[in-house]
Amino acid sequence: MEGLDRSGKTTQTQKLCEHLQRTNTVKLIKFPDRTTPIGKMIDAYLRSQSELDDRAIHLLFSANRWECAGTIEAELRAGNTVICDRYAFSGVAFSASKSSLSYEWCKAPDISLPAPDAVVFLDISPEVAQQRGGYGEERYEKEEMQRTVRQIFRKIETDTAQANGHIIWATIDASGTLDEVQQRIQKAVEPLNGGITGEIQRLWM
Ligand code: Z5A
Ligand code: MG
Repeated sequence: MEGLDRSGKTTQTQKLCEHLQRTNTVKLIKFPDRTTPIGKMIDAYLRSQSELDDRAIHLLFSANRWECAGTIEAELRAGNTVICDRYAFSGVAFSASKSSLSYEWCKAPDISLPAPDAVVFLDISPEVAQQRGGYGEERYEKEEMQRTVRQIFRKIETDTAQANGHIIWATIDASGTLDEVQQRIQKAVEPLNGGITGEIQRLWM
């Protein structure tokens, strides 16, 4: 589950998890995972309690995914469903919106992570996002940055379709009611209901 700030990712990830749990064993993972030692460094940075070089924080976000990659693979091999609240696409979109980092450089550390079968991208205008609770408390929650991030997500969508043809990318209008958005998401992931077989695909390989 990807998307802009306050687009409802955490809310909708929880709802999708409950929906799929009726028929699947589901593992829900949130990135950044702020509970690990790396996650605690990320958390301090996001709350502006510490300063880090742009490259250093980018690599920490990526390392935070790599420390979970083994768990993700084990879950998939056990036949379970894994839902991630943000993943490598957020990593690229937010870091590459900084003028100091190039798009290609930002992708590199996440290359060969387990690839998702579907990306649900919750799209929302920065104006609507701002009206939702809690906006503006953390480092990246600024309108100008969110606009750039939205543009980069569009580029990632195109590039991902070319590089990983198997990934379903569903852009969902996240400005409706909770129930409307939930219905759209369930419809988008329906093609995966029969399950996935074969090797675990690798991201951007
Ligand atoms: N980041 C990065 O730079 N690099 C990386 O690799 C990764 C992340 C993984 C923190 O992420 C920051 O890290 C983030 C990207 C960066 N920075 N920004 N901006 P986070 O995931 O921990 O952030 P968060 O605190 O969970 O916020 P969020 O994810 O942006 O919010 P959300 O999960 O999308 O929304 P929500 O919590 O479900 O909902 C927000 C509010 O809106 C809440 O009050 C809901 O009740 C309300 N809401 C939700 N849906 C609706 C609808 N449909 N209508 C009305 N109100 C709604
Ligand atoms: Mg969230």
